Order: sequence, then C-alpha cells, then structure tokens
Amino acid sequence: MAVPKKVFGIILAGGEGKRLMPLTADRAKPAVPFGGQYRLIDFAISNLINSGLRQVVVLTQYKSHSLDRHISQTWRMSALLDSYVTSVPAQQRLGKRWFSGSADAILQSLNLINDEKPDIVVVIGADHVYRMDFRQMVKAHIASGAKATVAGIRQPLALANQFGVIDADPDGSGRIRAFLEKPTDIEGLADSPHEVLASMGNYIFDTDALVEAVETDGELATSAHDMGGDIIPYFVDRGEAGYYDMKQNDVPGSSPRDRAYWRDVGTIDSFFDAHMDLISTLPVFNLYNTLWPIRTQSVNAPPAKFVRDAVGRIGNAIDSIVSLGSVLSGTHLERSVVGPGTLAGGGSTITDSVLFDHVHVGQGARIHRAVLDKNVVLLDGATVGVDRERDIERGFTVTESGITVVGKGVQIER
Ligand code: ADQ
Repeated sequence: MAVPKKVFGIILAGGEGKRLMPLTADRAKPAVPFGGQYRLIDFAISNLINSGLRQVVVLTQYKSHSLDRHISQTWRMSALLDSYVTSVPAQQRLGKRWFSGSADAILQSLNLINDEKPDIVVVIGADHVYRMDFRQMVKAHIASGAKATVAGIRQPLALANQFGVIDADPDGSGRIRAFLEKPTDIEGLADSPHEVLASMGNYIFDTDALVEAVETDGELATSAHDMGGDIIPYFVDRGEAGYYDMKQNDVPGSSPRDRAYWRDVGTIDSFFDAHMDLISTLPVFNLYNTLWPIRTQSVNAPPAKFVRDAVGRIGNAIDSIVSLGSVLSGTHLERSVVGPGTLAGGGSTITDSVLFDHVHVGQGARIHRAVLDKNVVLLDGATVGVDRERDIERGFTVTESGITVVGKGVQIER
C-alpha cells in the first residue's frame, strides 16, 4: 500500500488589492466581504478544508487585522486532531524587512514547513471565487513526477496580461514548455485562438524542491521574489514544472457550468459581476452545494424580515440574496446582494447593487448599480448610483462601466 503523503497548505494573503479601492482602504483584499456573509478568503480555505487538508497557514502582511480576526473567529479547528488554520503575519525573521513578494513570504515562513515536515505543499492565492478539489490535483502531481504543478484554466486571450500564461509542451507530457507572467503580446491556443491556458495562481510542490527554489531565489538580487514571475519559471527552466487542467477537476455536487467557474475578483467590475453570478436563476456559481460547502463565520442575528412600512406600503424582493439580521420594510429589492443587518425604510428602492453589512437605507432612498461598504447610511430621500456626475462630485469612486462605490461609514445626504 502506498504511504499517504503529508500535505501542508499555504495561502498567500498579503496582496494589497489596489484595484478594489476604496473597499481595501483599511482591510486586506482577502478580507473583503463577498456574497452577503462571506469574506473572499473563505473560498480558498473552504476548498482546502473540503479537500481534506488540516494544516493550513495564511501568510498576511497588509492591513491584516480584520483578516486575522475573521480567520481566528471562523476557522477554529481541533488542536486535538492536530488541525489548524492560522494566519501568520510577516515577522521579519530574516532581517528588518517585510515580505518583498509572494516567494519571499514563503522564504520568510520556512520555519512553518520545517515544523511540519510535509511531503507536499499546496500554495494558493486568497482572492478568487471558485470550487476546487485539491486532492485530485495532488494525485495528478504525484503521478506526473513533476516537482511543481501549476493549476490552469482557459481564459479569454484579451485577459492574458492579467495572468501567468502556461505554454504546454505539445508532446502531451503535461509539462510546461514556457511560462509567461502577464504577457502583453501572445498568441492563443492552437485549438482555440481566442483563449489561453491561464495560471490560477494555485501550485503544488514537492517540499524539498520548493524550499530549494525559494532559497535560491532569495539570493538573487535581480528577482522580484514572486511566485508567478520567478519561482514557476525557475521550475520550467529545469524541465520540472507540469500543469493541471482545471477541466479535469470534478467537485462533488457541482454541475458542469458551476464546475468551470473561476473568477478573479480583483477589480470593482469583476467583483460586481461575480455577485450578479450568485443571484442568477440557474446558478452560475452555486452557493447551495452542500457536498462542497463554502463556510464562513456564523452570524448571530435574527432571520431576515420583510414587512410593509408604517403607512402600509408593500415592498418586494426578487433575484436577490438577503443576509441575516436585515429588515426591509416596504422596500423594492431586485438583483442585489444584501449583507447582514441591513435596515431599509419605506418606499426605498435597491436595484443591481451590493450592500455590505449594516447599511442603513432611509425612507424613499434609491440605490442603483452601487457597491456600498459597511455602515454606509443613506438619509431619507438620498440617492446613489443614479447620477454619475453627482456621485463623482461627492467623491465616490465610479467605474467606467458606471458602478458607484462608497467607502465604509459614509453618510449620503439627500
Ligand atoms: P497576481 O494575483 O497578480 O497573479 P500577486 O499580486 O503576487 O499576483 O498575488 C498572488 C497572491 O499572493 C494573492 O493572493 C496575494 O494576496 C498574495 N500576495 C501578494 N504579495 C504578497 C506578499 N508580499 N506576501 C504574501 N502574500 C502576497 C498571480 C500569479 C499569476 C496568476 C494569477 C491568477 O502570479 O501567474 O495567473 O495570480 O489570478
């Protein structure tokens, strides 16, 4: 019988997420709320835990307080079973410097690997919405004999400059011939010229090979110490990198459409679109798959309530998600995701919008195509997302596609 391999999980969660401003003004990108009750990092952690990993560290550095708090409150594991999900902040173990890149984050955290002595290390990002069974990828990695395996998924050629692009060896060996980090000029796949095989930023390594790679990279003054930019090309140059095509990944309980789902929610537009996917009638991404649950902090709040307002106006809600603790009275709610503790008053309208927790919507207020961070208050009769120029004048971020974003705690006047 084959000896089971010990697998250790590392989640890279130190990114700033500049393109999600103002939502990342005082929280790390993986801590950004998503889908009413989740934080982005819950997808990465749920995937690892559902894949049977029990020792997972989350490497943080940028504005990590709410991320640390969320992880410690949500992902408590049993010490008795030697299981843990812990966030580990940058600790300056190799001198007085922060993580200079994602590979440096691993180099500075090698003590965690030395303590556990795993055979295999799974390294993943923290800011994508998807389901993935990493057991299947680990199995493929071991069978292939590669020292590093990169998960790949087909993406439009036009987006190639946002991803690492995998050039597969045409000999069918599953090896990577070349890996280009965020290329600006590249051709599509031979069988699909409008697509590339993009790296998902999820990797599997033989432990010894990873340790050697980050140590070697650490000594190179010319390196940016980046996993995609430096470490994967290091393995490719040595002929030791393979790829794992996400289309082979068969997550329990998911439909083919749901299975192919992977969203990098790095911009306001993609973040907004991923919310619209959640509320689609035929789930593009199905949160209700109990065989592969996406878990989060349980909100200790009463159920959502829908009532008529004090003068008897009746509201309605359709194609929407409403979180616990919310009370919508005489509100028209459509194509929106509403976070916990939202209070909306009579005659208010919320359409095509994403509300984080504890947003207060005054009577007769109107919200359209907007993302509102927590504790935003709309006074009676106030509007947002309706008049682009006015939103810009008031200092709100408005994307080219016309989505208005309002930061934490802002009070919006009539
Ligand atoms: P990017 O997401 O642009 O591309 P990066 O900004 O390095 O790469 O972020 C990757 C992950 O590492 C994120 O989860 C981020 O939070 C984290 N991270 C970044 N800097 C860090 C640091 N100093 N310390 C700890 N964590 C850090 C990557 C790959 C591409 C791939 C895309 C997929 O480089 O090849 O295609 O992800 O989205």
